[in-house]
Amino acid sequence: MSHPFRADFPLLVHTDIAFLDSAATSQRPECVIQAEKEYYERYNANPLRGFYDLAQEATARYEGAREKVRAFLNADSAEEIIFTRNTTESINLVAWSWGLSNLKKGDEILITISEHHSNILPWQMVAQRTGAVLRYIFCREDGSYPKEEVEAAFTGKVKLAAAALVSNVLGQEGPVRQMAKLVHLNGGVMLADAAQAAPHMAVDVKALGVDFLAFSGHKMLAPMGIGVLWGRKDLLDSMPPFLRGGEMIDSVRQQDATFAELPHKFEAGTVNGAGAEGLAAAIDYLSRAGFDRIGDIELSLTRRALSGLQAIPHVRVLGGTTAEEHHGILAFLVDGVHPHDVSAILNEDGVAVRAGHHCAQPLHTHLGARSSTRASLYLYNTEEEIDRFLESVSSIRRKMGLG
Ligand code: 7TS
Repeated sequence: MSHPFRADFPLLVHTDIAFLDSAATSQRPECVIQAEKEYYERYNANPLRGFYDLAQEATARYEGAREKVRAFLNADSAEEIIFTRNTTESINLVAWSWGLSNLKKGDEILITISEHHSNILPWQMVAQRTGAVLRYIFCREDGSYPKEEVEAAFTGKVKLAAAALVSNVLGQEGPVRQMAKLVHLNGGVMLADAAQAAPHMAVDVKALGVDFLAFSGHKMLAPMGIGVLWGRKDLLDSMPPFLRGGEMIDSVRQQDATFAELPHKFEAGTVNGAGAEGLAAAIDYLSRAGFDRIGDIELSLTRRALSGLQAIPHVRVLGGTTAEEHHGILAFLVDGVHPHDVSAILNEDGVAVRAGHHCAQPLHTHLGARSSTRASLYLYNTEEEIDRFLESVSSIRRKMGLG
């Protein structure tokens, strides 16, 4: 049977690499590459600045992309959609702006041990500068967060809670909805890191009950350099700007300034118009593909890969034992072989995976592993690629002289 999506991805058509590193960055379909190119060929001017027709067109397209993101997230208003470079910048915006102006000594920041460094380091900074305490909820060996343990970790002092919807190492879902409810009891706020969720499932900010949500375009078929922060309007309105400069002002005097309304208050400097155009095209592509269909393909490939890995002696998959718990992400260890050697051997066999701590060092330490090798799937992968991956993994110990 022909693959429903693969032919849309030029890089995959032109190489025979088995690309199993989509959690790091996805490949792009032709329509996204074209959208970015077309922006420069037909609409390019500095958005939000000129009054001539071309600049108006660039502005309209940029704001059209914002509206598309609003609908994608089921947000109330396009003013709540802030374009950033990526998830990292979105979380930093909340930390520097909301965190530094709302947290103080005696408050607590609560995150999970599964977080990517992008959702740890900004909170370390806030804790260091405000005197708030950064605390963690620890997962079980399988990566899960039992409800009672999440509840037990909440004290009345938690004012900011943050967690990934999907872990970039274990693929497990984080306890985002529950944390949001608990932090709201304290009058605090909840940030969801949707970097590994937005590419694979419908993300509805209202259903999640969170206050801020961050994701990156480049993991969901869009260009690099465009990301999103969604925030509740009342919170964003109350927050000071993060970066200051052009296009985020109302008026400027020699010694002070007043700032533009949302969302422009948080978009200082020339924006990424072409990136926004590409992100809009990626959202259209994902909508046409449908998250149900994407989920079915990913689950079936994950089942094949997980059961294959579980059958190879001396291989240990980190996290849950069922494919449903992994969301297409499989981090594993091969006894006696360093993950860098694992990935080098896979590379020789034409398989691209990531080796290291995947920017989640505290999680690896918690699980008793220094690092791991990670295969991560997306809608364009094939059974043949999974089989090539499994065959290569099963040859590793022999190739390393370990029998
Ligand atoms: N949060 C999560 C859960 C992530 O997986 C990543 C990137 C980020 C935040 C940061 O995203 P960025 O676009 O700002 O870099 N994760 C990975 C990864 O797993 N391998 O490379 C990047």
